[in-house]
Amino acid sequence: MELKNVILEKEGHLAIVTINRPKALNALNSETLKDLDTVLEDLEKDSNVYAVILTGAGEKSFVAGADIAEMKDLNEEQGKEFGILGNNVFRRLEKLDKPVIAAVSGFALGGGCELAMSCDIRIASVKAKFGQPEAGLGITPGFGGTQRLARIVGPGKAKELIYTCDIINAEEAYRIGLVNKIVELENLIDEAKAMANKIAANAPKAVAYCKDAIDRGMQVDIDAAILIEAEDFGKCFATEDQTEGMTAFLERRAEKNFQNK
Ligand code: DAK
Repeated sequence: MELKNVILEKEGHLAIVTINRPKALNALNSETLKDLDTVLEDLEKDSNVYAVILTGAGEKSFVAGADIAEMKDLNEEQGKEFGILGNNVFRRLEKLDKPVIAAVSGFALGGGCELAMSCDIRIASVKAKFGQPEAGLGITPGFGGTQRLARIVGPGKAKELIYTCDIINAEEAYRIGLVNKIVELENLIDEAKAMANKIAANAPKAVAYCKDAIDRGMQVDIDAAILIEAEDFGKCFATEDQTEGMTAFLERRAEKNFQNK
C-alpha cells in the first residue's frame, strides 16, 4: 500500500490512522483523500481490526479543512469531482463496519470538523477547536457538514455555527454534544486507545450491528428503526461470538474469547 499523506498503524486489534500533512495543518487535498480511501479499503478487509482511531499529525491541528489552495482555482467540473471524491470517502468512513474514534488535538475546521463528524465518537484535547468556516469562503459545508452537524447538535445550533462561522473551543463542543470527552493534549492518543480497547474487548460483530442499527435507524421513522434493530439483533444469533458471550456469562467466566466470527 503506497500512501503519501496518511499513516496506517496497527496495534493488536486497533488501527491508528494519521492524516500527515502537518505543514498545511493536515488540510485535505485530493491526494490525502485518495490515501484515506486506500486505507479504508484495507480496514474493510481486515477482520483483525476491531476499532479504529483517526487523528492528525502534530499537536496543532486535526484537519484544518479541505485544501483551500487546491480548491481555489477549480472549475465547475473539477469542483464536482473533488466533492464526489470527498463525499465518497467520508461516507465510506461513516459506513465502515468498525467503530471509529476521532482523536482531535487542535483545529477541526470545515472538512476537518466534517471528517470528525463522520466518525462514531469524538475525543477532543483541551486545545481543540471546531467550526464550519465555509460561508466565509463563499461556499456551503460540502462534506456533509450541513447534514451531520444538524443531526449531532440539532438544527438550531448547527445553523448558528454554520451561519456565523464561529469557531468553538473543546468545552463548548462538549457542552453542545459535538464531542464525547475532553482530555489533556498529552493524553489524547492514550485515552483514545483506552476507549478503543474497551470497545475491542466486546464482540466485534455485535458492535458492528449496533453501529448499523443506530446509523440506519436514525434515518428512518421509529417503526422502521425498530425493524432494523430486530434484524441486526437476529443476525447476532448467527455469530459464534454470541454463543461465546452467553456461555461465558453462564459459566461465570470473566475471560471471553471473541473471534469476530
Ligand atoms: N487549506 C490549505 N492550507 C491550509 C489550510 C487549508 N484549509 N489551513 C491551513 N493551511 C496552511 C496555511 O496556508 C499555512 O501554510 P504556509 O503559509 O505555511 O505554506 C499553514 O497551513 C499554517 O497555517 P497558518 O499560518 O494559517 O496557521 P495559523 O496558526 O496562523 O492559523 C488556522 C491556523 C487554522 C486558524 C488557519 O490556518 C485557517 O484559518 N485555516 C483555514 C481554515 C478553514 O477555513 N478551513 C475550512 C476550509 S474550507 C466541497 C466539500 C467540502 C469542502 C469543499 C468543497 N465540495 C463538495 C466540492 C470543504 C471546505 C473546507 O473545508
